[in-house]
Amino acid sequence: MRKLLTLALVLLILLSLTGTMFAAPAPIKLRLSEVHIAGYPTTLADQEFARLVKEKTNGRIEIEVYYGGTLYGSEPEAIEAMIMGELGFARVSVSPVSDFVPELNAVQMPYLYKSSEHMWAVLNGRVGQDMLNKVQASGSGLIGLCWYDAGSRCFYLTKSARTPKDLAGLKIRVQDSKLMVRMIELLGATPVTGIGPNDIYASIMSGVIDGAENNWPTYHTKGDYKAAKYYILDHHTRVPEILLASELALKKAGVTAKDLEIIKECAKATQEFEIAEWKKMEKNSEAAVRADGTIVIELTPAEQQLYRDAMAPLYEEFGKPYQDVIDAINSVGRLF
Ligand code: BDP
Repeated sequence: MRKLLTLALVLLILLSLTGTMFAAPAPIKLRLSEVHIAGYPTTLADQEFARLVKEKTNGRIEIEVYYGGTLYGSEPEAIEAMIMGELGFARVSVSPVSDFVPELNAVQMPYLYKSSEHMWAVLNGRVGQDMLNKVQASGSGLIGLCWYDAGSRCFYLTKSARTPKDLAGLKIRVQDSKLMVRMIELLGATPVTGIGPNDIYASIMSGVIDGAENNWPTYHTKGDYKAAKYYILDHHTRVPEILLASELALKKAGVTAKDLEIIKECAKATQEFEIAEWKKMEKNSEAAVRADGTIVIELTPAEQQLYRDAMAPLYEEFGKPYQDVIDAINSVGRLF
């Protein structure tokens, strides 16, 4: 009897030992920060990215998407957290990244692209791939995974305006980017930074700013259209979105070079998905804010030209070191 019991015990111990030896290791868990709400094109793309990564790594890598700015309401803070290795991924606008990787200024200059098609021919071509490689080679600790669409940005204000003259002295919130700050100065307005996209509405309501600039979906989903009713169709920039990874956070979590290749492929595979979602949302948001009584100000070509002229020095001040890239973008533009 005793012998039997000892045998059973030994068997049990052996079984539990082999169990732990062969059990699948716990998955690598990494977080992704997103400022937009559920259902926004980039949020949907982040979630699709996470789903694909889990599938393609057979569940070894799990990415948890925190949307709505719940993890980082400020994109510069999310970028810094990635540099420190505290955050795995973030989907951000190119603008705040450009102060860490100045080469990115070349793809966010005002009036650079003729259309969304032109921008995508650039981003999906050699320039786009070179830029992603440059992010990784910049020594910033950031890895550029893919691009997403964010349409074009226009000014929105609490008062009516048509030309740069009308903007004189107004306090306008811009993203945390030296180029964007200078763009506002060149218009004769006062740039205000340090305000995350979720705090613009309150800043307009309290009079800290007179307006901001963004695309239809952000203007709509953040509720800013309720605070600043004038939307001026000057379309000054097309700033791409970028999905970033942190070199350090991935390394600390045990992501291998081979895994990183899978992660990059998964990210790329979500671009078309985001673009399709973007097209739908851009239309829906425009319709929704127009229906709500937003005053949409259409500009004549001559009025648009005044914005182009005012912003032209940015090419001299910020574009010069990347003239080859800007030339390449312009030559792609000849096809459009
Ligand atoms: C939106 C971008 C978002 C930026 C926001 C902003 O999608 O990433 O944070 O603009 O202006 O269009 O801060």
